Amino acid sequence: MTTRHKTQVAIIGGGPSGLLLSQLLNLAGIDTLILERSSREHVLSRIRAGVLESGTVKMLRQAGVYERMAQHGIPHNGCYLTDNDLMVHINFKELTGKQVLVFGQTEVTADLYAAQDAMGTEIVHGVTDVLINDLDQTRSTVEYSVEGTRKSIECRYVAGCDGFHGVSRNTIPADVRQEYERIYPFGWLGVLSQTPPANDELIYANSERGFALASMRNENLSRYYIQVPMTDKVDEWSDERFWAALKQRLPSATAESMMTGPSIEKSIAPLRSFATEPLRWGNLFLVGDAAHIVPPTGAKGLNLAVSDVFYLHGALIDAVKNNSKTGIDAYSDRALARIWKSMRFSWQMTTMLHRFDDEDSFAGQMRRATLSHLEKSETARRDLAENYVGLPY
Ligand code: RFL
Ligand code: PHB
Repeated sequence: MTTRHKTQVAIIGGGPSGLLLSQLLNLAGIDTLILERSSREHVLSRIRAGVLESGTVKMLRQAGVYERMAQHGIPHNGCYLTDNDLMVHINFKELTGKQVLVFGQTEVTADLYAAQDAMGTEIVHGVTDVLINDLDQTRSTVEYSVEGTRKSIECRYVAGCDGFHGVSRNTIPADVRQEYERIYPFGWLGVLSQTPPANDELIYANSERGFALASMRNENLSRYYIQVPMTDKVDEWSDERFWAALKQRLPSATAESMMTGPSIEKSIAPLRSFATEPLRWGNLFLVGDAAHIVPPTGAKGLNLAVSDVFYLHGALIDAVKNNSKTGIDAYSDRALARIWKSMRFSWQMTTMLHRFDDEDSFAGQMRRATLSHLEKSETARRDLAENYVGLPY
């Protein structure tokens, strides 16, 4: 493969944020190149998010990746929060007028790859040792190795879309960065199984044994999670043990009626809240998980990545095409204002629904009182619904 030596915007990371940003810039006539550490097969094998806010759906439609999402995505009007047999229904549609769409991140990413292929965008897979230089100059460079050869690309701007473990964030000098972090003392054990979903809407379950989530991908593919200690290993969790633990945490009627089957994927993910400020340093912009991580309890990670792309793509188009710096100057503050609200919501949902090992008896009462308040107060339900369906951009 011959790689060009110049592009307008170099994008580090070919996950959903890098691909979507690239696609929107290409549609506006801006040239991009994507550098991705893993193979495409690996990126597409990661089972992650499942819930898209309406703003995310709108952005994907704008990017031209709408067909399969419209055909296979499942609109959800609400979800349940439960505590043993108490089931509180949050009716998004009635409370906010909005819905969410259940459609897997894997599918979104596959569609974005197809759209980028159709655009003819160069995506270099298997890159290592990425170095971003000259961020304070009119033209910056990104150096990388691929198949044993060192290469360099000159660009106007760099988008750091390389996730939490990428190189972009650490390119910003430590004394410029302010980082905020909370690590939760548990993880989520996730299972994908070829069985019909346990319920027609998602169930977020609080119980004295810990949190559980019943989610789905389609009418014959379910996604379940249970809270586990971070010290647990996946191979300590047989399918039988997983199903038994899940059923103990879900409302009894759901547990009795649900179908179980062999798992087709099983993994443990840590839970953390993390944010770095600012999101811009010279010509470099941080986007998505490279800039912030939320615990998955509020389904916000992918949706936040998309709202970052919303703010950045317009700003970069203005900078590249009209030589106007107003948008890129405002990017960090505008994106962070929304990020912090989603950070708060994800933290609150996590605290409300999980059991902490070292907690006192007071904590359990607070969780139950929160759910009971949600049951009785439409105002409380509306607040939750407004955050869950996604705050406006
Ligand atoms: P990604 O998806 O991590 O992609 C970053 C890409 O960058 C590559 N990379 C590099 N490339 C080049 N050079 C380097 N040095 C590189 N280092 C890394 C990586 O290989 C990768 O391909 O970040 P992005 O694009 O910002 O997207 C973020 C989302 O993936 C993430 O926020 C969500 O998956 C979070 N999330 C959820 N979000 C939701 O909105 N709704 C959900 O329901 C939801 N559920 C979840 C989730 C995340 C989970 N896990 C496993 C963390 C459920 C789980 C279990
Ligand atoms: C999922 O289906 O993977 C999922 C759904 C909702 C969440 C987190 C994950 O809050």
